[in-house]
Formats: sequence, structure tokens, C-alpha cells
Amino acid sequence: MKKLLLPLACLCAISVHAATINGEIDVDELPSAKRSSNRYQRGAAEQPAAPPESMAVVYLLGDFPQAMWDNVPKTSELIQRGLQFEVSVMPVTKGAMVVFPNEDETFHNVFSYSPEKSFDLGRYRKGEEPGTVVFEEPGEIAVFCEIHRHMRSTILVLDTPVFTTAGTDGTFALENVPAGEYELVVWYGPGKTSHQQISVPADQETLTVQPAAPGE
Ligand SMILES: [Cu+2]
Repeated sequence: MKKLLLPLACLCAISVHAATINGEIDVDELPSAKRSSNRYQRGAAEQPAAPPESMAVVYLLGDFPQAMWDNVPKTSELIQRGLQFEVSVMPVTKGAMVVFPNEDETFHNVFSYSPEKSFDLGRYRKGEEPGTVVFEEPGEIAVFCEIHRHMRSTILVLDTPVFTTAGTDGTFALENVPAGEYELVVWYGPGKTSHQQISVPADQETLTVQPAAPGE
């Protein structure tokens, strides 16, 4: 009987000893989103919606069981609506496919020149088949629209299954983190991150961390 239980020991440890990591990032470090909408051409027939709020992404680097990699979403959507990308940043795990639906009556043409993944989806509008891209390499993928120069977003391709987007108040929670040693990374905006080592003890259900300032 004891032998039969052994293969499950690892999975049991994850569910029993997984912790939630709470924290709050400094929202004053987030870039202002206001600047981009001012660039929209005057007299244009359609005015863009407010740009998406700047958001921080929080993630852990370390060793994770295969089951955690297997459980991350394989597909995400970055919607274009109101002549804006719906979010300022979208974190995905490497290998994920991103679909780019256009919910506007007008055409968009999403593209990126980022070295980890460059692409050009061509023009399509609401109701047409959206373009898709699979992101295999971790990196910070700057995404634009060829037609509307104010439109911008970032796809953050991560080498980890453990990540979250902080709320607009800066708070975040990383859930189901197995005990272990990790690097906690906060992404505040393009090229702006903080890094720190954290330790998740096996006997703790919640852990509160104070994220380092960007550049550390
Ligand atoms: Cu566009």
C-alpha cells in the first residue's frame, strides 16, 4: 500500500504546501498611458477610446513541476476595440498562442518588429478571421497597429507558469506556489523591471513580499 502511494507524493506536496504570495507594487512607477492618445491625428473621423491603463506583471522564475507548466492557458486573446488594444500588457507562458480579434468596424493591422518574434497580421476587421501568433521565445514583444500609430501593447512572453497582472491599485497575488527558492520579477513597463530572491517555506500558506524598486 505504501509503495502505491509513493508516485503521488510529489503531487500531494504541491496541493498541501502551495502558498499564496501577496504584495503591492508601487503604481507611481508605472508609465503614464496618457501620452499616446494625444498623438492621434486631429480631425479624424473616429476618435480612439482612452488608452488601456498601464499594468504591472509579477512573475516567479525557478523550478516548477511539469503539472504547473501543463496547466497554464495555451491560448490568450489581445482584442482591438475602440481603436485601442484592450490591455497595455498581456503576460503569457512561452509556447502560448495569442489570437488578435478586431472588434472594430474599421481595419487594424497588428505587427511587431521585436527580435524574439516579428510578425505582420495584415488588415482585417470585425467579423473577419483574426490573426494568431505562437510565441516560443521569452521576451518583451512590442505590438503596434500599422494604421493607428497611437495603438500599442506588449506581449510579455515568460519562461514560467507562475505569473499575474497586478490590479490598478498595485496589489497582486500569486497562487499555488510550491515551497522553494524563486526570483520574483516585477515588470513595470517596457525595459523596466525589478528582481529579488524570495523563499517560500513549506509550512506557510501565505507570504507577503515587498517588491523591490525597478532597476534593482
Ligand atoms: Cu489600428
